[in-house]
Amino acid sequence: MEITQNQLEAHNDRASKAHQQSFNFIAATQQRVEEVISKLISFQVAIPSWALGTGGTRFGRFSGGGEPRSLDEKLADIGLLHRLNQSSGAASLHIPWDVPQDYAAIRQQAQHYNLRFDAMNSNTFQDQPDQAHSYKFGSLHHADPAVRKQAVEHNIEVIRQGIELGSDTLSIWLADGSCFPGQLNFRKAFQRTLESLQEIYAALPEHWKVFVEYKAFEPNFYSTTIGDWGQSLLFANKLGPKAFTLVDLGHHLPNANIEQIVSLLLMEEKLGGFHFNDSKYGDDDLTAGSIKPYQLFLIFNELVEGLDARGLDHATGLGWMIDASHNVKDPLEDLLQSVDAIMLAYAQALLVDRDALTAAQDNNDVTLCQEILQDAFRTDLRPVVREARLRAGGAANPVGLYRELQIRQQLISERGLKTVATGL
Ligand code: LRH
Ligand code: MN
Ligand code: MN
Repeated sequence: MEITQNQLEAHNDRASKAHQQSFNFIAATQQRVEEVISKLISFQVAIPSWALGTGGTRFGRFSGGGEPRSLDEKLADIGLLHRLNQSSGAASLHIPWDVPQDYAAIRQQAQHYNLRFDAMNSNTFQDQPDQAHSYKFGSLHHADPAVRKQAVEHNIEVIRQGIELGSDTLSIWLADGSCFPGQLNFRKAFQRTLESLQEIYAALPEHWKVFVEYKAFEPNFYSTTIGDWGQSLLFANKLGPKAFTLVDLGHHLPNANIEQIVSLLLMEEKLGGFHFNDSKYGDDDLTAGSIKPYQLFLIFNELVEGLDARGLDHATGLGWMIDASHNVKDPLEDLLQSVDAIMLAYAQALLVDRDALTAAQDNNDVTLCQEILQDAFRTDLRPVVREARLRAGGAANPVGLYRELQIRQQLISERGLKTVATGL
């Protein structure tokens, strides 16, 4: 199923009058609208292949139907998202949930949808049917060198597949940790992980990067071997210049100041990328911006400030990815909402009057600092995000058009009602 140009234009024509009115107002009242639009157009957020199917919890899973059953269908779904919003021009694969086989055909398909391959994710947190050793007690930190070797080789295989697809990043998240005090020698677990990571690092091609993702808890509930940004940063520093920390917004202890973490990692030139999502309690993997939109804005505020301070291009300076999964929403609608929330937070951060904020900070004018930030956050920039999307060739209202065209119903008739997408 593909959206035709006529369908897109008819939808945009219907939205045009209302859009022009709201856009003209904001364009007349804000000076930097054109600059914001051009930055928004270049900014792309990678879609994780595992978020395209309905997620589940350990209590159950309710299939939404029409879910992608193969990598081909996953790319087709990301193609649909990108067609609608023109901001989802990349796919992030998870191996072996995704099974790339005919690389030339996959690359061609991605090209057809105008997609690139972003970070490749390895998986040593589940046992696969054919594997010799179990990851029950960890992978890269395991006490048994044979288990570590198997996990290292898997990561090297993921790099190899990524090279075939034109990716340039390996993203590693480990479930390694312990469930009870005394189970693990922390120092030895760290050192074994470092040695394993060093072997993987040595297999990275020249222009490649490795992202080390941290997470405070789950599936282990007493300790996690890469549990926070400090531990990840230690690994990244010890590994070398191709290693970076990856921040997944759901992986912190409650109330962590993520924007401060982001600012310092960026300062240290060790912030590699993001997994955007939102959470109320833990690693909830909810739609970005659905619970704490102000936090998302504050994170983007630090990103814009830090990227500009280092002279980095916003679109290419870091790896931007979503990591979400949903059990009650249509996953494609959910992803459209996440991308939209990310674009809005980015636009708001671009609008912050940075010179005025710096002056207010230097004068310790706390009230004014807050006024400046909240003024940007409370400005309705939805018409600007919409204008950027329209100029890039997307839909005025991506979720609206998705529903008008009954895309889910069409996917169900193509793929069936009882589908199980590979993934969590
Ligand atoms: C772990 C995680 C990690 C995995 C993904 C499926 O919670 O965030 O990024 O690869 O979920
Ligand atoms: Mn993640
Ligand atoms: Mn997670």
